[in-house]
Amino acid sequence: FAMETALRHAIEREELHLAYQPICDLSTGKVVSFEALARWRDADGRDHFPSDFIPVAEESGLIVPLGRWAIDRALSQLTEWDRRAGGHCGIRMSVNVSAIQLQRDVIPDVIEQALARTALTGDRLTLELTESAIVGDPDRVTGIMEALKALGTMVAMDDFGTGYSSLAYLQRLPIDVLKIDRSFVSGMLADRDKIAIVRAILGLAQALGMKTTAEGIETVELGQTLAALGCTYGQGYVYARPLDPDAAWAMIAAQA
Ligand code: G
Ligand code: G
Ligand code: NA
Ligand code: MN
Repeated sequence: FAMETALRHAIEREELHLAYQPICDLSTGKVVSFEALARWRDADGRDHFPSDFIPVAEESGLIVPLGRWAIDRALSQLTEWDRRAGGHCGIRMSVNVSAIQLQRDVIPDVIEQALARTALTGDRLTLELTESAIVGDPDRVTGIMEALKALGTMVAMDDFGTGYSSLAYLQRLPIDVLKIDRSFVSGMLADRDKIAIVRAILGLAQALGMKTTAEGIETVELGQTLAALGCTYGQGYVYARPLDPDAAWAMIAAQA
């Protein structure tokens, strides 16, 4: 329970912060969104990564306050960038929502309230859900996604290809973007099987009218290949690592 107690305090004392990684339009190279990624520097100055503390947050139920905090913080940051830009800063914000958070919280209400607090419109926000979020209770998730759609908020299916969702869900749910998991993308130039999988996902998304984001792009050549294959967006270290707010703002300002 040591980590759970520490994490509870971290949320109360605001020891958490967000890092922002750009998502670029592969045809123009412009940043279209930032993905907000939770970080935790504890009282001893040690950094913890979400792969360690998100599972603890999920098991303990702390994912609900943590997730609400992430949505609020990310949207506040976006309003700060709008303020600096003297209006619409031209980008959106992507926030991760875990399956358990989606089950336990009333996400459309949480989003609506967060938007009201920041006076942002729902189309500035994308929620990244994993396949595990939809396999549990597809009827409930359909309702949630339709409520989000009514707010103008986009839904991206994160880590696509690694989970257990069926093609029937993809057809039925109002998903806007498929995020192709890094495990298929990185190294695909030297692996015919990976290229075949990526091509199949791109074809599927296109047929269903969805956009695509390739994760884990680490070389210029890989980004160019994915653009040529028709992938919409790209994310990865070749564009930028997760950044602090000032470094992210510098990218926004540079393309204005
Ligand atoms: O930033 P990093 O690569 O360590 O992120 C690891 C994983 O943690 C990613 O899959 C990301 O989706 C997830 N993650 C990061 N921040 C959050 C968050 O605020 N909420 C949830 N539910 N998951 C997050
Ligand atoms: O599961 P999710 O896709 O949300 O995970 C995002 C995580 O992937 C972040 O922790 C981020 O640090 C990591 N990441 C982002 N871009 C790259 C990349 O180009 N290469 C690698 N190895 N990791 C990346
Ligand atoms: Na994500
Ligand atoms: Mn992902």
